[in-house]
Amino acid sequence: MLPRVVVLAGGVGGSKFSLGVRAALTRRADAEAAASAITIVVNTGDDLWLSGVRLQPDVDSIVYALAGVNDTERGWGRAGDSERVNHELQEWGAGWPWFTLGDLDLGTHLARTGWLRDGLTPTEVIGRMEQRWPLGARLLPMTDAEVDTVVTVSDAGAERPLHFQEWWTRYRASLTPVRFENPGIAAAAPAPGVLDAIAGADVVLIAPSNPVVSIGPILAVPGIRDALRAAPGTVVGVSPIIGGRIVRGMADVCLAAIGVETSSAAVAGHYGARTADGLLDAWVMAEEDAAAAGDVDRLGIRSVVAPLWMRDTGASAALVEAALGAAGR
Ligand code: FO1
Repeated sequence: MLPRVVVLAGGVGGSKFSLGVRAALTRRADAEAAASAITIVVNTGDDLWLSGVRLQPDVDSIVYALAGVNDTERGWGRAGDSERVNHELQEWGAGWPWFTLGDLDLGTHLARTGWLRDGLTPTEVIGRMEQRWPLGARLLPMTDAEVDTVVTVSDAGAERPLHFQEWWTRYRASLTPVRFENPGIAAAAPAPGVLDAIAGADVVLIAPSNPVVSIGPILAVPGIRDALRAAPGTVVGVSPIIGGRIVRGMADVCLAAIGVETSSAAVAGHYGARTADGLLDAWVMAEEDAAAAGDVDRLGIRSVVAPLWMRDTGASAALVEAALGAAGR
């Protein structure tokens, strides 16, 4: 019997992990059964309006990865894309000079923006995308509301707010973040199907995405944290830290901003044990961090040591099997 799996995921790490979930379950059953057993709830805090189109970077990272059309070098955008329109936008002084919109990628943003203007919700837009590229999993945004992440940075002593994407792509997270917020998220609702998926899950997997700017916004959508704490299934987190270091991106800068040490055990403590007002029943950590397994157990979170490097889909699937094993599935 296939376990019903819900994944909470961000962009790049979330994409590799989602490929692993699909691969692991299609080893156990046919693709159709696996597809109906997997729900991926994706972060939309990275989203932005640019040059008149709506971008949903983490949604697109997972869609492109599951469709097999993603640029695996850059970790975002379409494989083999070109930048003819982007060059024109730069010549017009439109958009952000530091932010590249590929031609094929723009096709996605134009289609999405048109559908949104026709009245479709972001959830329905993903449904339309799946008509072209069946993803082998159900993909849901965390919410249909616009709740872009705003990073307040301290720059030469003054605090100023930046859209997450400017902080990350223009400044490469070099400006010290003071706090991360998602304006409007208190009034947002989980996208249709999110709470039911969590309530019906045998296992909830928290992907090894950035705990602050990728998983954080998902947990900040009213109702999601409570649904996870009440979930009848097992909640298993996967460490985004290997050997005391982040795998990529700027999670260490983000963790420092919220006072969490960049270590596997500290991130487990940040998510917390379900038996102590937190979320986790188990925590999958790298062999390189196995010395801290006792610390995790003492938090009330069952530690599981497994290889965490997602070098290819086979490695990602093995990691997912370890996480499912932690849930007895
Ligand atoms: N990341 C960059 O570092 N530079 C870019 O120019 C850039 C453009 C871009 C366009 C569409 C898209 O969906 C993602 C894009 N990203 C870019 C990645 C984006 O910043 C992601 O949100 C982060 O990688 C975090 O997931």
